[in-house]
Amino acid sequence: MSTVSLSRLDREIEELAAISAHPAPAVTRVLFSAEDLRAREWLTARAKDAGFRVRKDPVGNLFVCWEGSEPCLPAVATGSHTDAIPNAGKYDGVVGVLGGLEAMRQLKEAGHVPKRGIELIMFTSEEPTRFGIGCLGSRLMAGTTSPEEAGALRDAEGRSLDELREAAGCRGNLGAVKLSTGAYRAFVELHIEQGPMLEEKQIDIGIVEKIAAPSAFRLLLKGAGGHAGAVLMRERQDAFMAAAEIALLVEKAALESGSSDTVGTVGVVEVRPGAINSIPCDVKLEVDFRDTDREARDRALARIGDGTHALCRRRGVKIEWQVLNQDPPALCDPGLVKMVEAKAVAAGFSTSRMVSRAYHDSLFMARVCPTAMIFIPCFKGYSHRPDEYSSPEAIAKGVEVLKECLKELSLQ
Ligand code: HGY
Ligand code: MN
Ligand code: MN
Ligand code: MN
Repeated sequence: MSTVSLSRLDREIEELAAISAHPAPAVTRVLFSAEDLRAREWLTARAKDAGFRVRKDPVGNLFVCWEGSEPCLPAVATGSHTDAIPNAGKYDGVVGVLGGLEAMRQLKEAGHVPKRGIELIMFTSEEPTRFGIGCLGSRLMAGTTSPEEAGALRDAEGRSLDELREAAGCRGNLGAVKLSTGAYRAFVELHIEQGPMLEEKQIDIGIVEKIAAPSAFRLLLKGAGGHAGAVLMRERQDAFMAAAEIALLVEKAALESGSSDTVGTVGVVEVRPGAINSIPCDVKLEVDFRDTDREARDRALARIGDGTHALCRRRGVKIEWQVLNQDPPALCDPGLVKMVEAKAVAAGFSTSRMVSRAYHDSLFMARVCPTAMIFIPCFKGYSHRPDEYSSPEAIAKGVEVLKECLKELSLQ
């Protein structure tokens, strides 16, 4: 990879990182926030500077298009996301978007003439921060989420997707987001591993064979509340103590699932009224629960469900269980996996096949076209933290492999 483009890409990662709701080194860019909109404008300008056409769909998925000599052929796509959860880093998703743009620019600058088009997709809302569900853009593209379900979503302030997307200039019927089968020849996503394996084993390129099955649910617990001094312990219906017991049950179910890939996280806890001398009467918990094995995950979820309802009965706490998502895992296309591996070996890079424990838009693109993921190492596997880091050299290797895959696929 030429040093010019390496520094260009590095500079752009820094420029995009500066578009954040929180000061460096943190990056926060929540769906349809001012920062998200500025990032979209910035990316559109970079793509147009490179001579590509840009379009967006009604939910704000952004498409950077390079038309092929045979435009009737389904394009080959790459892409990822630029939205970022609060207090995140500068590489999650961004490496796949800016690395994909860099791969396209390098092909163009080298005089490549694609037969089928090449498209870079910046997916709307890969992160669940705004509406509690991740991959909203790719779910709608894959038809996993219906326009009606998406239209019913509300954020913490009660704002709807329609209200926010229109304010962002994304108009049109959400039904138009859904891709027809065969819309793309292939989809290849470049992403940091968000785990420690590649760095620990000093491997340049991870080739993802399977993407874990994510699930998320929200629990609304209602207790009796009351005076912290006057209500005796045996008379309490304390919503927070029920929540605390549930959180430990989530951990226990993950640890005892029989699968080392089962992970459970209680990432959101809200307690009301939130006064030191008032027994919590309303608690909201949001739980993220995953495994690469769907059956192991769902067995553990059933255990959490049974245990939760039993302890809430015992404690006299009412519970409302809202499933946010419960998705199957995705398998990457074996032919594309072999291609990624062959390109990496041809470039002299070390490789390892692996699973992705994080979910990605690839999880849903795999439902509409052959899909593969290219992983690169990141510092100690850190991600969703300000000290997330991947070196320019590691990124360059990922871009090199992606570029060669896009080149070959665009000539098929
Ligand atoms: O949570 C995830 O796996 C992704 O990074 N949104
Ligand atoms: Mn993420
Ligand atoms: Mn990501
Ligand atoms: Mn992801």
